[in-house]
Amino acid sequence: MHERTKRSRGLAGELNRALDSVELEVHYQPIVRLGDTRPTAVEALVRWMHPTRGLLMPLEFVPIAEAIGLMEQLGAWVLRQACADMAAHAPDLDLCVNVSDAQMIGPGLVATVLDTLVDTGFSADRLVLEVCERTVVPDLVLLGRALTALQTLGVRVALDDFGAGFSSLERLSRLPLDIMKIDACLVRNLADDENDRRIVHAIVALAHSLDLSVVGEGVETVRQCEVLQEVGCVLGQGYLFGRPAPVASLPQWAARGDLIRLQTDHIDTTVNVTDDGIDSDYGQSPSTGSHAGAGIPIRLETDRITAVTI
Ligand SMILES: [Ca+2]
Repeated sequence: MHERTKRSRGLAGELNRALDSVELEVHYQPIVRLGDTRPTAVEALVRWMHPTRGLLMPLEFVPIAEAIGLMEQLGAWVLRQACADMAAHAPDLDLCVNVSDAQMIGPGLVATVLDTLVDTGFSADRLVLEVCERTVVPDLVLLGRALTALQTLGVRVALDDFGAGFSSLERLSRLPLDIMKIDACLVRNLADDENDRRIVHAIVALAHSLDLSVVGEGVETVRQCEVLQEVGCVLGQGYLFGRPAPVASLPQWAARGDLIRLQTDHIDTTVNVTDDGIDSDYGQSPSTGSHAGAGIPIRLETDRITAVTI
């Protein structure tokens, strides 16, 4: 049997146990205002601290969870854990949580979200649910109704990874959205590729014309950060501002008065975030570089900050 297949089968048997134990963890990656790098939100990203195999990334176990029908359970666990963590450590930051297709299709999502908010005390208007652009939910009317039901709770909805899939304009037109997240694949070459710059400029303008906030994903260099601001993008997420980190990182990001330093001395710009074990629904791979060093503080222009609604 192929080694990978054997490994997957072994993990499938263990995933049920992991959901009932303390092996799963939620890590948090900051989303910042590009102008001054102040965090306004974090995205919750699940990790599996396997007792013998070490840290497992979502790409290794989310497909297994999908295959054995555990995605609703896994998604609900991440949502509850993240809301509880945020209520305890960072109630003034927004929280972005990925929602899988299985959760969207399932009948219990609204009730799950409502119960979680009530039980954890996390504010609904701080919660953003991210729906992947590549979601396979075929019925946009049905999907739109589900999203509207979530919004009636006070929760906002983000279209995740825009530009990585078919980028259907019908989805933008038909779905009730609050936020658009531009996929890292469009941000990666922003500094060097004039076509990508023009495309991102047009996407940002389109999003703003639809009253959507825009987040640039996968920001790894200062130049990418600058170009995003030049084309009107206000918010960003990526290794330049912070890698996904355990719950202990939340108080630091919640202290809005303390600017995150741009850690330019350990940014590995060769990391390809789409080829490095990334599951765009459920998070990014861990650091491959050293976290040592104090970093070089960089002051960026702040006069481009406009409305920040995330
Ligand atoms: Ca996401």
